[in-house]
Amino acid sequence: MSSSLKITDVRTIVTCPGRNFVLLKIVTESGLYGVGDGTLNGRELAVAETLREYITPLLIGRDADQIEDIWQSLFRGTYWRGGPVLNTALAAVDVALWDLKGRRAGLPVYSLLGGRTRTGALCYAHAAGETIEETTDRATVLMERGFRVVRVQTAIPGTSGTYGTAAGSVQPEDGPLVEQFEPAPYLRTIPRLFDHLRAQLGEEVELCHDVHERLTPIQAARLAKELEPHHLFFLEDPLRPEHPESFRLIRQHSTTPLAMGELFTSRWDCLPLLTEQLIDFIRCDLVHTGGITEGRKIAAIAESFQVQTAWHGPPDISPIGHAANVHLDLATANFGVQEWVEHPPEVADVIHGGPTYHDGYLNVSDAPGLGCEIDEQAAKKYPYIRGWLPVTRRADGSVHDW
Ligand code: KDG
Ligand code: MG
Repeated sequence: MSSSLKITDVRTIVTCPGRNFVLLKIVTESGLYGVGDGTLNGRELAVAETLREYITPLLIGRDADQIEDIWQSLFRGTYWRGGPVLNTALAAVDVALWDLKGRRAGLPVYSLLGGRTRTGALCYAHAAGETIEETTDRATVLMERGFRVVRVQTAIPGTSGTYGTAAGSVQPEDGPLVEQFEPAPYLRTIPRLFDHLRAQLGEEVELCHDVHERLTPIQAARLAKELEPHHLFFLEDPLRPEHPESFRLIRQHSTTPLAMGELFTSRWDCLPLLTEQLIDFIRCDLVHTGGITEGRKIAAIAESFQVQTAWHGPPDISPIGHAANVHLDLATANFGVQEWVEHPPEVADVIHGGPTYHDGYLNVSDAPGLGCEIDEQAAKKYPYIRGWLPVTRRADGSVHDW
């Protein structure tokens, strides 16, 4: 191993510039370094402790060039493997090592992954409202900004804190917000939302909707069937992740394109949906699925089954995670679309760089690596604040999927 590649320092940085982020910096003997993202919304410190206590000692002294071997040794070699906490920690290491390799080579990561297959990554943003009209107005604003694809969510009358609407994204410090969900009003409202959107916005704009795993298979089949005339770009996460075979039922009833994956943490979670062509878009979160190394393998399997990628891109991963998404998007033949959310302005104090938006597409610079830097001094100005994801209950008080 060249001494320049011997890992001598691994720093886990927990910071809250408007949102909590867990960031990683891997440094080699020569001072060459790479940065990664290990943010797991609401479980940030579990990942930070895993990185500090269990992963850092295994990295010190290793050859930073050996991304695949380090990945295998942290996943299989440590016996306990998988799940969101361990695979988010693994992703932080993996993304930092790809960044480091790019800096060493003087090449952007997309170039190391095979080079550009496209000039930019088609992206979508979120339009959400308390009413169908408000959602439509917000979608119009996004279209005026150049977005060709828009995700639409609306509050459901008679329930509270619907997923994806403005109030639903609050993360209080003192305990989870309790939201309420009932399938009947939801299943009545969403087709009305799309009737209105198509009447107001026309046929050309591509529309997505996120069910957030809240329906049973037959309910999801009904929704997908009723939305068919509106030609969605995709219907996202209709079902819980535990029983992928349930997607067969939706497929039997509808040609509405389906997307799934943000709760998956490995390629094996994705396999049944890909090999049976039960979905059209695989949308794992690279930051929760072992990073770029695992993401490119998932993309390669998906390519064989004509499934496209749509990596999860929420505000709760940092610009470093978003940069990893876009580098992989640019190099992936079967890329479909990239979810994109703008961060609060303080984030740019701590993380410089990241993807840029122009006229419906995302791009990254040609800077070596991912094109991101962490300002560790600035990160200290924003200490961690515990935040909770909401909890959802039915009208009778029983727990439901958020
Ligand atoms: O932490 C959970 C969020 O990342 C998730 O709720 C966002 O569903 C989401 C999406 O599609 O961005
Ligand atoms: Mg989602």
